[in-house]
Amino acid sequence: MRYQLPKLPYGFDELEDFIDAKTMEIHHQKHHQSYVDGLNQSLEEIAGSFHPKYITSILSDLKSIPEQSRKKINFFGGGFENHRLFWETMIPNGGGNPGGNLADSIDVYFENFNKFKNLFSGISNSIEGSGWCWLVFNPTFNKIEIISTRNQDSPWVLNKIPLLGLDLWEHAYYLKYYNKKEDYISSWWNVINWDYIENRFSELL
Ligand code: MN3
Repeated sequence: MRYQLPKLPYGFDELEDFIDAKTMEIHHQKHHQSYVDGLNQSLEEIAGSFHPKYITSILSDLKSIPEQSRKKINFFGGGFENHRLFWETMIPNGGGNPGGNLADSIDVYFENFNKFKNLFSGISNSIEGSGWCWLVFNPTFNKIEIISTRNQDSPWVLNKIPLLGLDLWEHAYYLKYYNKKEDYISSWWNVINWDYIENRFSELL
């Protein structure tokens, strides 16, 4: 299969006040596109344009990829899938609190939503260089966790299923927030699509 740039579920300017239109446009049209192109090119190099598995299955089993291509597939495949999820987990007029099973699980593992939010924000802010902060489901221990990854490393590589991810590359916020990463992080909570994330979580249970 050839991967294509996923459509944004909203307009570039619809997250304005929290994420500016220009950042959204460049992030989606240029950065995400470059991961799509890099992924297609890397897959072509190893098996023509056809690969029978979806990228999350490939990332979960990187050893099945010829060694010389592993790093590239990890980077571009992670970049492709991380951003695909990132767009889906945001929505205009989002924010608030999660409900349902996810809210219950957050209470179990983080005591309450505010503690979860503070912990997630703190870890996000402490990432040095480029990376992501994640809420993941760990199927081995059947629990949710917060983790961070470097560059475009995906939780799938660690056999963890990402529910929510925050892009902490400078390209995600620099035009509006400059060096104020903390302000970007606190704004982002206002555009989270908790219904989408809750559904994603409930399907795993
Ligand atoms: Mn990005």
